[in-house]
Amino acid sequence: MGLLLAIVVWAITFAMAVPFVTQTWWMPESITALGDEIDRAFNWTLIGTGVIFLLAQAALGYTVWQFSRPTDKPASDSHGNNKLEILWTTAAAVIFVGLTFVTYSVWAETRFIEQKSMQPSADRLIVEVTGQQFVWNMRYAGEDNQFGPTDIALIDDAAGNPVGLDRSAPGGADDIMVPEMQVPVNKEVEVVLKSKDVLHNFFVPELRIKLDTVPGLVGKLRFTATKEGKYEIVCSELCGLGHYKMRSFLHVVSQEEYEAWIAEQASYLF
Ligand SMILES: [Cu+2]
Repeated sequence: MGLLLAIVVWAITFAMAVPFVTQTWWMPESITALGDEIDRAFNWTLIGTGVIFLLAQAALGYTVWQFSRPTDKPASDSHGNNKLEILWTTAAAVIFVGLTFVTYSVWAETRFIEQKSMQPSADRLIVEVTGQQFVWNMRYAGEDNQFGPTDIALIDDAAGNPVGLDRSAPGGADDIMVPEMQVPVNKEVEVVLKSKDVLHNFFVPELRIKLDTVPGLVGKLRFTATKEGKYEIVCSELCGLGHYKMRSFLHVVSQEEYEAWIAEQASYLF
């Protein structure tokens, strides 16, 4: 009976390990240099924890098998073993702190974005993304490279003004509102994240970064996509009944295609 139970434990462990080792149902391809680094950090963590998991499950099966036999020996209490306690506590601490050092720079690069001016520049494109139940609103600064001011009194979804942009104010006339994001390949993009109502979460799996959009706060993410293509933007924070359909797309295109697209969007304004 003990051996049978051990075989079940090992079989479940093996079945669980197979998709990870063969990488079926795996993440989509990363499209940024930072994403590759995150994948490396992820893989190191997975290998470390995976090996410990397999050893622990092997030991569990062995223990179930060996110690389930009837025996004449009386049961005895264990009062622990200080040497072993110190050994595995230290080992766990070394592994966790070690992983922190290995992955710290990646974490810092995604999270510690210095608060530069909110206006776009020649080497950096800024796209403002405002989440609302259940759509993403993308805003580009337009030809003047200046985001116009917004006012909640001007919010009018039916009139195509979901963020309350003041078209008559300086910088506001040429701002472009679109439902999908288009960016040039190999260009640094800063995503400025806002929310109109509840928590949402901006997530593009291929970028390997995500951030909550929080009402009243401004979040920032930065990425430089190196592969052209169409990628899904999903909301990964349960935000209401329509959460499942809150999606958009990120189009990574050549600089020429981007310029043609932005010019076309601007042509609809006047
Ligand atoms: Cu949402």
